[in-house]
Amino acid sequence: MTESHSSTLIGIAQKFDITGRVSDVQKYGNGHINRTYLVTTDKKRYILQKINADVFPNVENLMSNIVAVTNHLRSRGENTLTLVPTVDGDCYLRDGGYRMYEYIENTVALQAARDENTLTVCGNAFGRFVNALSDFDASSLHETIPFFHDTPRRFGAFCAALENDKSRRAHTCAPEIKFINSTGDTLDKIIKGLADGSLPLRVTHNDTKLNNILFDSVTGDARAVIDLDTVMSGSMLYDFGDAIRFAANKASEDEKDAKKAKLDTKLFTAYAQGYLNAVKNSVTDKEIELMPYSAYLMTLECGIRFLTDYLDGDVYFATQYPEHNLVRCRTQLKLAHDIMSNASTLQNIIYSII
Ligand code: ADP
Ligand code: GN1
Ligand code: MG
Repeated sequence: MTESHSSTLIGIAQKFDITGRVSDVQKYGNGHINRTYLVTTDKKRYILQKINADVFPNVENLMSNIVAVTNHLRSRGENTLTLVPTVDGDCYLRDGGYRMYEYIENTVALQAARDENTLTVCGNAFGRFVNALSDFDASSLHETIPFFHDTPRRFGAFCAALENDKSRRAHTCAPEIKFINSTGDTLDKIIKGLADGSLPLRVTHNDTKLNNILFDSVTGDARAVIDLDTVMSGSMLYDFGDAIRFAANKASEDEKDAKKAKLDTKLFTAYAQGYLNAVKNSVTDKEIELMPYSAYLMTLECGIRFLTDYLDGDVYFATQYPEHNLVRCRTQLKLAHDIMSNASTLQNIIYSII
């Protein structure tokens, strides 16, 4: 970070109602969407985020969701993010679109599972999250990203990106395009289930990556579910499937050797145990039946989104090098294929837990 950028950020941090004098601002975390900074004062630490206005065009609505959701979670006795208001008493800084949270001390965001217990704790935390929001008035929530997990629509956006081939990259990803094109009729089970009422609509997190949980550095307990930008009405299967996609993969999302991407059935089992233990009183038979499918679908959807962004010229996800989105797409397609090949084993695991 340049000196002038750093002093601009210090100036921005001081527009919030913080304790102490800012001594340092550093880039922080591994999120793909917002720009996150750690702000240190002589008294406390804070998280400052520049909200990605391309991804979230209505920041006002987004922030009103976060205020309502964090208040609700707190009223249900759950630990959650604490927003720091601006010195003018607003919940975010309109000039530039920044918000601030108290830094949750003595916690760690994991980029990969440490062991099976990590996943049981993570599954339990996301399960408790959906429970705590079960009596939240969903109609008061704004849709921050419309059709976020509408996988057939994501496929449609991919087809359009391919047709436009804006960055002249389609010739570099023929096998991935072929694979995605072969999956077109496998994408609609959840969206159809929600539409015909056979799957319940709930308030869900929708971005259940392992690094969206803060774990206590000493005890390993879950201290908070974070990254609340996509809390919207949805299916709990989105949360289950997306968590498996990221945390129960033997390889990381950006592993360059896609062959290494493979479902770790022990980690799958551990996550499912934690999740089902939390939601056992409300989960329905159809949700249980579709849990392995949801892991396939959310993984494939993410692969489709990465390839769409690659074709569009890397306009959505933060990337570190030109093929980054293609590399990510490959791990997701390999993992989706692996999950589908093991569907009956995974089904047996789920039924043995329930
Ligand atoms: P993105 O939407 O870009 O993923 P996140 O809100 O998930 O942004 O934040 C990125 C990272 O910043 C998290 O993975 C975590 O490491 C860290 N983080 C965010 N909020 C806090 C907080 N309140 N306390 C401690 N760390 C945090
Ligand atoms: C983004 O914000 P982050 O890094 O937690 C994305 C998710 C993707 C994920 C892939 C708002 O999550 O949907 O699954 O990257 N978030 C948004 O790593 O698009
Ligand atoms: Mg995040």
